[in-house]
Amino acid sequence: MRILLFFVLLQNFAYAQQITIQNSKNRQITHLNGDWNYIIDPYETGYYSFHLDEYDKKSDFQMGAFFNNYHSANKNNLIEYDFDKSPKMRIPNDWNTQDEKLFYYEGTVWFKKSFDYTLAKHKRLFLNFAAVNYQADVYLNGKKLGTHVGGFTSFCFEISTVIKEKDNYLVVKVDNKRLKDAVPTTNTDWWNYGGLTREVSLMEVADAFIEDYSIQLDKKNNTTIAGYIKVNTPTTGQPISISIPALKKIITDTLGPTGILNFSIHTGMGAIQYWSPKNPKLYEIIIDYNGETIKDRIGFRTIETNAATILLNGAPIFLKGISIHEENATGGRGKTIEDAKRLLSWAKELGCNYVRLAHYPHNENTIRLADELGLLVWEEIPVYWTINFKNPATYHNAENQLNEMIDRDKNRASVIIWSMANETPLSDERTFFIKNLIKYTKSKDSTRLVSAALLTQYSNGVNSINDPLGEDLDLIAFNQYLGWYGGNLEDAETIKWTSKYNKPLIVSEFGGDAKQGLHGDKKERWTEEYQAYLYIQNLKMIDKMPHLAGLSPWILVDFRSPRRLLPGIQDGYNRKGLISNKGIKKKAFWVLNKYYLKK
Ligand code: GCB
Repeated sequence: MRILLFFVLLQNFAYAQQITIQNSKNRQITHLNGDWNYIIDPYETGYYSFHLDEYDKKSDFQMGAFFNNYHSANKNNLIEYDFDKSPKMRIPNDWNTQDEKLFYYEGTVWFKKSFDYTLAKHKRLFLNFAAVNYQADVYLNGKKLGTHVGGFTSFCFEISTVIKEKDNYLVVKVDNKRLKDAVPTTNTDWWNYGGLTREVSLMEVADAFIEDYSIQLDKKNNTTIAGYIKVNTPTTGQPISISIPALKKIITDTLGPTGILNFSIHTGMGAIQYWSPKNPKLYEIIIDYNGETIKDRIGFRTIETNAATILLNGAPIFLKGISIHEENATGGRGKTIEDAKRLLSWAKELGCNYVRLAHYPHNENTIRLADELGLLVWEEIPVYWTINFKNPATYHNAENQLNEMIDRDKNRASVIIWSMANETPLSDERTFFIKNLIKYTKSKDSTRLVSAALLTQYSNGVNSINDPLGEDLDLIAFNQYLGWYGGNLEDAETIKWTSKYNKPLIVSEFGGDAKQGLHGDKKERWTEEYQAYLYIQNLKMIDKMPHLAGLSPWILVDFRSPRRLLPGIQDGYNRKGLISNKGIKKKAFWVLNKYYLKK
């Protein structure tokens, strides 16, 4: 144990330089979206100097390497690449659906973007990536800025001293190779979309600037809004203010040497309209510091549990949900606000008040839209199936992704659940690993519920939920596939369920595949009728479960998965969607819709 902790601390150190800048979308931003040159490099030739014959990361700055500035390279040397003549790809985007050669590709692609930028005096500049799958090594003007690991969270590097007025040469090596010790591991059930999958931007800030803030309803007093504002490189005594115009509140203070302002805003009884799916009220928040004004839209609500009930703003709520993968209309990684609207509007049409965003942090667009639409959100990190629970570096990687997810979305009222994992087989190492993640999450954010999608145990005709993680989780969630991976749909009403924990229970997955347009008997697999019948029977069973507090069937839309090989039916898609990948609703959509309308 001690050795594990030692490694964790050591690793933490290696990751510590990066910061998360809160609300990066609403700052002074210059997008670097658009055309980027790219070179596909399965042999990692970009790391070689042509006169080095050994892979050696220390040779990063040797002549001939892709990340060197071509224009300044010694023209007498042999150079066997040319970024300027290489093809271009629109960024943000996954590479798999942009170039046929890259559809199944897993490995390294180098990206290059040239740009000019004039940085005003006394200003600082950050280069921000909203997500790169999976590992990014970033170079600007021949200097390595750093490395980021994890495909679904944002990160940035300060480039104030590296930026030039003209002809900046930005190179990003992106590698999406699946690795046994990574998070996720080699085995998943979704497409491993590689590339600069979310926006890339430059963010200009003042020399001292607002780095982070948390603004929420006080857990213990629902007429008080409380939190902190953290300034990067503060000047002691400088004024800072936070205001909520609709509540006619403003707090003005001066900063101490820590650069952190803790505040409480007291409102009168009945002054705050609490955020909820029925009334997703968001308040404009304005923070002023050192000549900068930051605006955000934040909702105020409480979320807690009482025995087996979930309470939103003190009142019981049943989570009518659906699971969602982040894919767009043509089968690539979703990235635009339109992609987010397409998915969340379908969830609303289905009658949902809740979405499970599986199995990794989705785009910030999606979470912000959920805030606007009044959809409660489950967010998850890709601790999925059989990641290497024994490796301290894997733990650290998972914790880092968790940290970045919470940092980005901690001000979103829609997010009520942080999920630690999905379907992780029982073992001591796994339980230790996930219990540590839970502890970490609670120390970072005590205002939300913590859960994980568990597996169930079956013996003597009874399904039970007795996973030891249940002791530490606020919500017990589990996946089960009656009528698809096992069990008989006819038995649905007689199957017994027990839970060891007097806590709310969520069925985080159930479902079965149907090829949209394929019709037949309700007992014929792959037909829409079979899927509809599976929903009818599963819903009957679920309704009888003790402590039931919600569900998020699998899944809203068919999604690409390399594991799904059945010709003519799956063709590379998991067909458990209630909607086909072409956007056509299947019969089961209406079964669930009817159930939610009645609930
Ligand atoms: C599961 C997984 C999900 C899969 C699904 C399936 O239990 O959590 O990622 O896609 O089953 O379709 O098998």
